[in-house]
Amino acid sequence: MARYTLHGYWRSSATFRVRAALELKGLPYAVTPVHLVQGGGEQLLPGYRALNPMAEVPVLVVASDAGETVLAQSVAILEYLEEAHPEPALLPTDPIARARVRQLVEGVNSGVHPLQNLKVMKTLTARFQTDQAANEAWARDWITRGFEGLEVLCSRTAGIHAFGDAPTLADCLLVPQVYNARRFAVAMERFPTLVRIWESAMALPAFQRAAPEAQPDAPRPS
Ligand SMILES: N[C@@H](CCC(=O)N[C@@H](CS)C(=O)NCC(=O)O)C(=O)O
Repeated sequence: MARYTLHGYWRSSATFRVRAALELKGLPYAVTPVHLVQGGGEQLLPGYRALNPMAEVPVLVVASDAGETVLAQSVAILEYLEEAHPEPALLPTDPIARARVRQLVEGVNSGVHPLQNLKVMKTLTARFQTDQAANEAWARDWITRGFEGLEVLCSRTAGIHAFGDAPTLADCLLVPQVYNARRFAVAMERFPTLVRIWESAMALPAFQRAAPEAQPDAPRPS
């Protein structure tokens, strides 16, 4: 079986997505922390860029007797894990149902997350001299706008989890995005379905193990 090493950062929501899928599938993995802030960000160092020229986490290194393969882009990694380890399934079998799960995945992956990424905030500050409060308001606005649509979509698909009663890739994307929303003080009472999806997921040991605060590189409470 392949051996996995996940390069990521404890508070990175894109890394949280991959941890959630690895944990839900019961796959062992080693962790190599990449500090996104310290010293300007380890993701920007030449050594890390050699691993991922996009200078982002996560990266999953897949090692087997045939050698090592480096995978980046969390959704591509999730799709790989689903194909390589089909059980427990994180996509339904029906083609329309699969597309609807992927619709939620992309709603977060391309519709919300890129607008509130660290590099966007750093660029706002560098170009327009915004302060931390302004950057957080920016993140809050874009997450709120995305959640207005995702709340409606999820209210049509959710059971216990985002799509029906079993966790899917949609939960692997939505739950980390709700984590970010809480971090940026989004008014979550406007999004009761998303809150319920978060609570259902965080009741599962897999999501608890994948949570940012449970990671070896998370700051320890003093
Ligand atoms: N589309 C990418 C996004 C990855 C991404 O943006 N990761 C963030 C952390 S959540 C990052 O590494 N940011 C580094 C930066 O902004 O400099 C994926 O899904 O893997």
